[in-house]
Amino acid sequence: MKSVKAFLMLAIATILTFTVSARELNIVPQPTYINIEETGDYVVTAKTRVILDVAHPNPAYRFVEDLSHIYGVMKVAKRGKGITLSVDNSLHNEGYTITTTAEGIAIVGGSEAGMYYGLQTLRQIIITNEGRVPYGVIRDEPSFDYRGAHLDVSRHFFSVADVKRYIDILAAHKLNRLHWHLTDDQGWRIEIKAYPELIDKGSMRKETLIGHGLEPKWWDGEPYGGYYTQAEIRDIVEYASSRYITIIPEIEMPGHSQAALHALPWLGCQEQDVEVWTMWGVTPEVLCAGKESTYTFLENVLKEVIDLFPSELIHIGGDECPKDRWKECEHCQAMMKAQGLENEEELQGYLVTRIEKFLNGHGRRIIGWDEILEGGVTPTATVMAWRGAKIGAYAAEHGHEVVMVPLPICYFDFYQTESREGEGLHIGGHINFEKVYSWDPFEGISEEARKNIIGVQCNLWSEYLNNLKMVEIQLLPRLGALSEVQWSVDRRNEDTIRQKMESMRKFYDAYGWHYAPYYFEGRK
Ligand code: TNX
Repeated sequence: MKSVKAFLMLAIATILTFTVSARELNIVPQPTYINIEETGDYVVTAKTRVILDVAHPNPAYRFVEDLSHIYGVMKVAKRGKGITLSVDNSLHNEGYTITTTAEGIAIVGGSEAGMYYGLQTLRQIIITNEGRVPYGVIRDEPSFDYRGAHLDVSRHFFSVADVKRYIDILAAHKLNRLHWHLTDDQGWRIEIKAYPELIDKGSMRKETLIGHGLEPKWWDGEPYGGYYTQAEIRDIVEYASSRYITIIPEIEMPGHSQAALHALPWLGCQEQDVEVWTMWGVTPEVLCAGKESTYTFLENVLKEVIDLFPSELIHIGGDECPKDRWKECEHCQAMMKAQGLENEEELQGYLVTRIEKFLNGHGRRIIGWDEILEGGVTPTATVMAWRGAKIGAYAAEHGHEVVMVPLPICYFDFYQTESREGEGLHIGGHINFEKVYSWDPFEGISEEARKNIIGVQCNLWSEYLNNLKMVEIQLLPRLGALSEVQWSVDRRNEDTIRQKMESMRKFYDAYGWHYAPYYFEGRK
């Protein structure tokens, strides 16, 4: 008798597990809490109304727009039944709840952004589950405040439409920062009214290196360039902000500045004529850190930058600055003497801290590549740790806010498979979905310093990516893995992620976003 009962219980449990798992929701990144009922769906169709919270209309309009070409045009209404929206400030600022019953779907956000993220989750369910939203409750909030992706538009240029499409992809993964790498040796891409030469001369290179540049080197012989006007920049900033994404502009200094040096030779130590660089790597041509005119230039540029970008953080680069020119420069040597600086590393520190003070005086804070730690920058500077998690740990232990972007995990310009077969030409390395997914961004960081890790970001350097399709293939599906680190670090689950990504793939297909096939083919 006992065993019959046990058998029955097991059978019932199996059926129940089966029904529940058949109704599992596949959402990337993973929400904090999901409790769905065993039966019953609210079906969203083109006739479903989205009921406005009149004080916060933007998320509703974005949602309708994002579904319109897939689902038909839903209507936004001021009252009635359907998908209702509201704000409850007691929730986490970016958090939300979704409650679904036979009456409709109620989304409550901790703010307008939270409401927007609730609608992102709902959009995934609608698209991947044929509009059927199971009765039940979802509660959600992010793990990290800073959830970023970077885009290098200097090595190759991406149009306004491309950047907007990139932003759409980030928003669907609940990212909230775009780190826009606007200047480098190979092209200056942002219009600065005080120095028209920057785009007149600095946005064009005469040709581009072919391949990895092993000897003998070959160039394509094609002039290449592009830039954004200030009006275009404002448009993109506004586009991002209405998707709750802050754009952090990066103006590289004092290295990675050869395009500016071509436009304005007096920025260099010897005022030598240099070309907008046609190769990749690290050039010895850098801004002179000894002349006052360099500081005036940087401040004038940054004045326009802060006028265009509301972001509190402004990225000032700071990476990979060879000191050869400074060692031979009378201005740099005189500046070192006058400031009591021991060596050229300290001169770089002087430049960075001087710019930091300038930006602080304008109500902004700097973020820079981790080399900024070498010159004694103050703890108010945020550090972007790229040369390894150890440097990130060091910065966090020393009171800096840190964004983790370690090279072996976050460089999405790297190859995605071991064999590299069919991948085309990339810079090198090997980062697959699994490496990103299983990464612990807190490894080696004391309990106390963990609070300083404000977020995580992937970097998309574009030396080998000359169109957006290639960028998308480098970004997806690895961004799926990264978004789980950013939004749901403690909720990751190796057992369910593959099934969730299969569902996410349907979502990518619905939007025509390109993605790499390797993860789905089981290639590592
Ligand atoms: C290093 S990461 C760079 C970039 C290159 C990239 C290629 C960093 C701060 N600097 O200039 O594009 O490697 O992966």
